[in-house]
Amino acid sequence: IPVATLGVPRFGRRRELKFALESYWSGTSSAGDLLTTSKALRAASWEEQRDRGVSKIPSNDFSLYDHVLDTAAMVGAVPSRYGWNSGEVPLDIYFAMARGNQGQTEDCGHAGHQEEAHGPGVTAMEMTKWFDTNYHYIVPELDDDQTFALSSSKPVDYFLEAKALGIHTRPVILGPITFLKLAKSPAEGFGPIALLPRLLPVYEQVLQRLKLSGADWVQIDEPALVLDLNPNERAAFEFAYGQLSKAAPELKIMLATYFGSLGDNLETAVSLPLAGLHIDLVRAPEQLETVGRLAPKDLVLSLGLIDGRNVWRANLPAILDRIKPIVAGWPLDRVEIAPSCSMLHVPIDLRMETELDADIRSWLAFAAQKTDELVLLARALSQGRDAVAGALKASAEAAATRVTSTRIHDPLVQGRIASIEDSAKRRESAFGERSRVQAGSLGLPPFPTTTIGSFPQTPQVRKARAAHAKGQLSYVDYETFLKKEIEAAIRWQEEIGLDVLVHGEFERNDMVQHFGEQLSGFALTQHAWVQSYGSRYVRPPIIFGDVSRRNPMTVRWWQFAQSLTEKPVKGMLTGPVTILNWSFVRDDVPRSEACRQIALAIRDEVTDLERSGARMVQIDEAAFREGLPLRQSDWKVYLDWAVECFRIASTGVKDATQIHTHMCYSEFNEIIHAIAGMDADVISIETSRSKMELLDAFTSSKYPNEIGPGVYDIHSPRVPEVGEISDLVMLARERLSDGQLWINPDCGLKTRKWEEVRPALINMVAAARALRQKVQA
Ligand code: THG
Ligand code: ZN
Repeated sequence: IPVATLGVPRFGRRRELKFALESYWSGTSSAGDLLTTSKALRAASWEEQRDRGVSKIPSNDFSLYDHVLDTAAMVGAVPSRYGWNSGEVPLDIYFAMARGNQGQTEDCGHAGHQEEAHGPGVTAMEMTKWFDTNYHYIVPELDDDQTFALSSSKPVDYFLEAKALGIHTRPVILGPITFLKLAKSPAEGFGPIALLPRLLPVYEQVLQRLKLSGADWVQIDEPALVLDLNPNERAAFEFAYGQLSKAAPELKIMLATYFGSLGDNLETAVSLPLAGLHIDLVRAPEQLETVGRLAPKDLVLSLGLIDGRNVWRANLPAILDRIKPIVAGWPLDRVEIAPSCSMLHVPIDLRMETELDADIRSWLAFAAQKTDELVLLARALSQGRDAVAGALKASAEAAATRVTSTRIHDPLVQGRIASIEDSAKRRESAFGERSRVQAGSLGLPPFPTTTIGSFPQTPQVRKARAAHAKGQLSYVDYETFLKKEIEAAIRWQEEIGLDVLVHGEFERNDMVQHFGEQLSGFALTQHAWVQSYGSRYVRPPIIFGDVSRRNPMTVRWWQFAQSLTEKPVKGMLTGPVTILNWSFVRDDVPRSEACRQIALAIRDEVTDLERSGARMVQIDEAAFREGLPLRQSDWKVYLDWAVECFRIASTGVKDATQIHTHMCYSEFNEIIHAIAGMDADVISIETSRSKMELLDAFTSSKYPNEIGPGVYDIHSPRVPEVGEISDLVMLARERLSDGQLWINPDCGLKTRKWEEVRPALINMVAAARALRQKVQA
């Protein structure tokens, strides 16, 4: 029984690709060096998979930056501003598409979009989340007169590269419908799907060349098949695969669907003229039965049994029991064993986590361990369970200890969850009353000014944190250093006349990691990186058990900052939904349950901040919208519990305490009722790049609470002038009442330099003052 991995992490266990890319971009090393490093990484990965017993080893899952960008390059979808005409897309144009050509790009650390190049440079293409993962892809830009031409031989090159090593691979390409569906088109009212007939000939050529190079199978990824599709899009699948199956008849197509259930697209999927179909049986185990019933018996079924999205070790005997009925009725020579999706989304190898607690380690599996699990499942099916009895027993035992472990199950937490009363999910009074109380006690001027929370993480800040982490800087010295930074930040904010101050978050790196480190039920890793975008990775904390707060997490830093000034300093927290969405979440309780536990821990912190004297607490929900399910029919359930969790976290305070939240660039229209339901007193959002158009959702829904629409774009190093800021504020005033309006930047400032931040905030305060004078006159 063949074993497939569908795709594996690309960057190397020591992040070799990151360093090779960044060294190339900085001009320190050559393109040749980069290609040598990446070739070695591919070889090592293929050989490792072969040695572990994988039979369907993928090629072309590797990418220097992003596989969607690779596909755009493959079909010659290069926007005209990059000055490319024909031929193989060169490396520097490829990277210009990803990053612009104005040097190093930065990210706000929240939503994952990049700095725009200004001046003579060329801007990067947009970036957005890949389905409901935390991976970000480059959004293809297509025009209504778009033409396509085969412009990259990468799928063929990598196939031949592996072949030269004696490894026969199954190339992976992103399917044409998913590619078009993820693309955006600048032409109004024009759907990229209409370009399918023009796109298909390029795909046909790719398949023909793969066949000529000796490939017998190709994996075509079409995760779009788990989305809501209209009849036109379903017909596009029939048209596309009708054509592609004829393009290279001897090349067998394994169509890979993942990230959920085929649902109402199932009949379309099983009717396509394909040799194989991969289905996600982790997210949607129930579809095994229907696919088994409806699919033609000569179809090869690839069973996505091991979770490609999460870090948990599988219970192998339980999986074997579950698939018994289907494999009994399906010819065994038409079954493949696979992860639910590409393993791009899990860390590389658990063996690198030498510091992890032994119990927790025994419950985990990263890409390497998951590969072994796939091989074990295949052997159990083909040779019988006795052939792998020891391994199956160990797997079941690890699963059994998770069910009972006191490390995971905390009766105190469960008791608290069970007894949350409705009164703990709402403020004492409605917003109108709170706003009166707060206006009286806070004494803020009209159009109050503030920032989102973080100030520049200078090289000194990073160095001090790294030295402290390595034990080279004592805690006392580190603390003294941080206090100096905070004090300087507070003094400076007072000096320029901001109304609501922040401590600057110099003690934090990744905000989710920062809270994960301090909460029970979370484990942190050393090397468990997953790609976020390009050369940037994150190490999501692992939520393994019931969550609770051991001690106050932020109170001391807030207290120190507040002790330096009469002006209000905001307490700064990350919200439960964002912590959840940016972590690996336990799979033994529903996400909503894990989120409620985090919400209670944050609630404790909020009330401790209030008790210590905080008049304002900000609870950021940068990833609130990111958690929206792929299918619209699942949105309500998610939004209901996500809002509930924010409310659990935020409503433990008196009316006089002002709750703030912040969300990064979001399409608010679809979720505006949920945002209103969160009932934060003040929400700051990113609006400058849309020229305040994102506020329309707040206007048309008559959103009642206060809003700080970002008045300048922090993703750019350019310092905004007072007039520009005033113009944007005027646009905001057309949409909101003056009493609602706060004045703040778009997002946190941690990726910026002080040289940019200082003049920008001085201009922002000047714009607010000018406005106050104008309104009072
Ligand atoms: N934290 C976590 N997940 C996230 C974000 C986050 N997912 C979405 C979004 N933000 C992704 N954005 C980024 C921005 C910057 C970086 C990674 C993801 C980044 N990473 C450093 C790198 O790869 O060099 C490593 C940072 C580190 O040392 O931890 O720059 O904010 N959890
Ligand atoms: Zn933001």
